[in-house]
Amino acid sequence: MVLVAPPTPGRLRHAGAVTLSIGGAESNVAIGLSRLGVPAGWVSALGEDELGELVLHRVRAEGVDTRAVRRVADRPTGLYLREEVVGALRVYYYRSGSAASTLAPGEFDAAVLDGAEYLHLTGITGALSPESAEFLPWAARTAREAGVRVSYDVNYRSRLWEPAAARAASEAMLPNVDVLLVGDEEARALWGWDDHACLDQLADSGPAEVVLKRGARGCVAVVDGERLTSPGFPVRQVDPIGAGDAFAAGYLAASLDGLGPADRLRTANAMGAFCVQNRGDYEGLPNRRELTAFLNQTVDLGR
Ligand code: KDG
Repeated sequence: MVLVAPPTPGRLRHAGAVTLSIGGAESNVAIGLSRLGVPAGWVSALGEDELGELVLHRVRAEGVDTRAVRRVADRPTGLYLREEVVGALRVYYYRSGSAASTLAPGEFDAAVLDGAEYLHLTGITGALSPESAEFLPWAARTAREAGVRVSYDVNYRSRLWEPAAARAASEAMLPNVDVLLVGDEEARALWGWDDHACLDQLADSGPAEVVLKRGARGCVAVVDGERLTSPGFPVRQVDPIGAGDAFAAGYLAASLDGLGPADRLRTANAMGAFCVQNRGDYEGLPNRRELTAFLNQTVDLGR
């Protein structure tokens, strides 16, 4: 999607200027991976409009493979606006009937997954339209049949759908998910359990790796039956949006590096910490050198 935001806090109605950027959980993850040198592709649909060009240019500029992005002549590219009023962030979506809401089973050829280790999906897609709700389980099954592991981030967005619908859609995905990522707040909104009950229940539903993201507090996880806790990194938060996607990119990159569960979680927390220190959904994500320096707590004099 295109993201429209004023450069300073305040009500949108009084904004004298806005900036155009992009957002979108899946493209954020792809960009996060690409910045770390992990080859990543993005499957989506964009309008044949100027906003579609903007999204395509920015995602491509990050080195993400966009060959599987479909352009749709009669649908607009999705849009979202954000404002910060008395310290609280609010987003407004303009994505009903968007090009991305036409994602449906059969969207991509299994050949798109050739050489892939993971297909990363998020629950947001399921909220866009009935056909995009069907896309998610189809995509997960297609990946599994091709021997590709599936990671799934619940990513509940209360402005798009009701908790009961989001919960049912997520639960239907679980048998075909290898890595499940869920935020503590959304877990409580959907399942109402405490963190530990939530982890156990979700881990019993299929995924071998279940990670509960707890923001600045880090994360807890059950990985192949082992329970782990990983603390967050103390940083000054400027903008929380995109942190979960950064976390997902870190977790997947570390898995692909062959790191063990504790290091995967630590890397994921570090990526989240990078993200929240900058404005924008993905702009602050690090390259490999920056991430390594942060993980090693090496001081970079910057000049
Ligand atoms: O996780 C960050 C995303 O929420 C943001 O980039 C936009 O995909 C988005 C959404 O639907 O909120």
